[in-house]
Amino acid sequence: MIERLDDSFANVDPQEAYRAALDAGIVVHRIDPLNGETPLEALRDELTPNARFYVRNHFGIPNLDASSWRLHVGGLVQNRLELTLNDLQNIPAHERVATLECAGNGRASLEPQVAGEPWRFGAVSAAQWTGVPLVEVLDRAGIKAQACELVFRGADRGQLHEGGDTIYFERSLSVETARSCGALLAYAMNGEPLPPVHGYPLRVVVPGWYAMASVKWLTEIEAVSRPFTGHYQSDTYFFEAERDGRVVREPARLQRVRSLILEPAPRVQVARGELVVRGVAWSGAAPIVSVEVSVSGGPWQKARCNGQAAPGALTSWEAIVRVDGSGEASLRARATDQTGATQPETPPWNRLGYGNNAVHEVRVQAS
Ligand SMILES: Nc1nc2c(c(=O)[nH]1)N[C@H]1C(S)=C(S)[C@@H](COP(=O)(O)O)O[C@H]1N2
Ligand SMILES: [Mo]
Repeated sequence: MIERLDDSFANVDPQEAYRAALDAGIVVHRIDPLNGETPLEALRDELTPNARFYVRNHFGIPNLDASSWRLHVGGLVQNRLELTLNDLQNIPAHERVATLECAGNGRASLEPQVAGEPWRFGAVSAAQWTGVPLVEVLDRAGIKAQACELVFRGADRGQLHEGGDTIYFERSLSVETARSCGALLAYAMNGEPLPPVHGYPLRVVVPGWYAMASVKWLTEIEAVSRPFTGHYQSDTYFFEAERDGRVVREPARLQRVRSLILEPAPRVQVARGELVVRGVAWSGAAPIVSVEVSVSGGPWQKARCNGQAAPGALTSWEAIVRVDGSGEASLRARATDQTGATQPETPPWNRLGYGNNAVHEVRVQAS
């Protein structure tokens, strides 16, 4: 591990961050560390406003000073790098839209219930990110052939239990994935500097992946010769299943295909007859090819998808359906991506509660 030069920063005041999140309409699950979801109506736009972008933190929010902050690139490299924000901003900038989704999004609807942040459906948001392609920095450093993974280390740290060791939020990617996944070292989000809560001054953005890969407050990239086994790599973020009496683990990687109904909102009164249903869909694996809507268990009807959505963005869709009869009606939406993957009817249960991409249902009252 590279020696830490400056660990002396303070954290953002948790109460202040909490109040700002509340004011913006974030549905807060936990104040410190701050965790909260996007109000679903904020997903109607292709890009989620920064103040309403969901927040997932494991520790306090580092209040980093860009003038003393550095990105260290080391380990199995030809040239160790120590880059300032200015150095990074002097490299030609790239922009791309990417949707971030927490692997635990939808956990709250798993039965039986599982431990972990009780995300409903709003642990997902999309932004346009500006920064330097990760490959550009890897090429400057010259990753040695013996390196198998790159470890991305954030400045945020703390103990898992009282009196335990201090650990950092760290995740790895294989060198191959890091080169091919289109990752950005992002310093801007929707045209503004990253807000402190989203990783100021620099974060990785790994498009299409569940967002634990998109390490915030990035301070180090280390090329290592063995698979990384840090806490957030080995003890969490995998799908656990039992096969032939054996427990098998599959790391969470690409976001599963999913759609959400944004309109009408749950439990609202709607008039019988024609009803406009709107929502968004996304998949980390491939573009969305169709979204279908079903009313009260009836046949699946094709929605109209916005084919213009930027790659990586939320695809908005709209369907005009009929709601006949009065009383409760159920609206369900299901997306399919270009790989043919679609959404299961029932939530795919796993011990840590990841990847719940079950068909989304909204119940309304027709009269
Ligand atoms: N340094 C650091 N990076 C992090 C995390 C963290 O706690 N610390 N949380 C991860 C997880 S689990 C998610 S879902 C996303 C959330 O990003 P956001 O808060 O910008 O929405 O950041 C990821 N990167
Ligand atoms: Mo997450």
